[in-house]
Amino acid sequence: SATPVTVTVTGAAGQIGYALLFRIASGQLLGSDTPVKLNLLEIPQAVKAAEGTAMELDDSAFGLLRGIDIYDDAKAAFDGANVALLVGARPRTKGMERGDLLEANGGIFGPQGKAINDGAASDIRVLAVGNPANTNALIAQAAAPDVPADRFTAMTRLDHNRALAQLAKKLGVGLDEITKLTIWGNHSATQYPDLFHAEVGGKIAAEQVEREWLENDFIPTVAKRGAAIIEARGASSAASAANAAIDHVYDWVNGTPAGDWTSAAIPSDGSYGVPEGLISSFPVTSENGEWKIVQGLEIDEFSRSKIDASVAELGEERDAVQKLGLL
Ligand code: NAX
Repeated sequence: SATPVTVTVTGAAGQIGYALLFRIASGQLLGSDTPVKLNLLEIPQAVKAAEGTAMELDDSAFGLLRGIDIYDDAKAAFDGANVALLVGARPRTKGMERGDLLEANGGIFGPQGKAINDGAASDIRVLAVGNPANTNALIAQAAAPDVPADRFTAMTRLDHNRALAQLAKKLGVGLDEITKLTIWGNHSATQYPDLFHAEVGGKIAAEQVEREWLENDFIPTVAKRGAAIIEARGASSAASAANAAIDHVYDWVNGTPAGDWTSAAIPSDGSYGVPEGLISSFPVTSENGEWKIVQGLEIDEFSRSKIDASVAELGEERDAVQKLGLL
């Protein structure tokens, strides 16, 4: 019936890709009424593995899946794309400096941004998952001057979900009792999970936990959860990362519930002292297919210093990629 929505997934043969594609095809990304067409982008060496995943997608007989194409060329992969999930990235390897890492990712996200600029559908929505996610989103955005800047976002929803889970466990409450939690800043160890505006059963979360737990347990546990997963599982977060990507895009397209907000890294308009243009995580609502930063929250001294530290790191990453000529 409806025309399918084209979803391009990069790094499709990786572990997040494997956890993500089946959920997209089953209708969880966009809703159970929306047929999807999948474009998978991989590097040439991984195309065969992506073909294997496509075989399994076929074998799942998803009613909403209207086709799968596999590419090793960004131009072709983003042609007509409505949603782009930028998952494939260059990981930091031993001895690699930050500059090397940013440069290697510039070589991936720059050309992908250009391909999005030149060929994606006019309603294109981009989510960068591959790390460093915020700055990779910025690089892709800079290469796509014809696409509205606010279509480029980065994922902090996994951090948000991790924070929800930690808080629910601490207070012995259901997740549905927690609202208005925020991750601020960079998707990195400097991120700031904020309980001073979060509510549990309608009361401020920070007032229901010990300050000691909030500062020395909750914040570091959320910020270092990725490393803890690697330590336990022997591999980095995959299914939970895929789940967060699904949550981010679903809410972007379908809206957030009234009386609540979520976290997403979106281009700053200068709100809360975050320099304009940085792709930083904020408390956000989604309405009519657009993210909006929740306004008017009072930020105390403790939160201010945490937000500033993470935003400063984002500024350093931006300066570094600017120096490399990637912006
Ligand atoms: P994998 O190494 O399993 O998969 C990455 C895939 O990307 C590989 O198949 C590789 O061939 C492909 N790839 C590399 N360069 C590419 C290019 N130029 N075009 C298309 N594909 C390309 O990693 P995985 O565990 O799936 O993680 C993917 C990315 O997500 C990593 O950068 C990782 O750091 C990041 N993460 C981000 C998270 C977040 O919350 N924002 C959390 C989870 C995850 O750590």
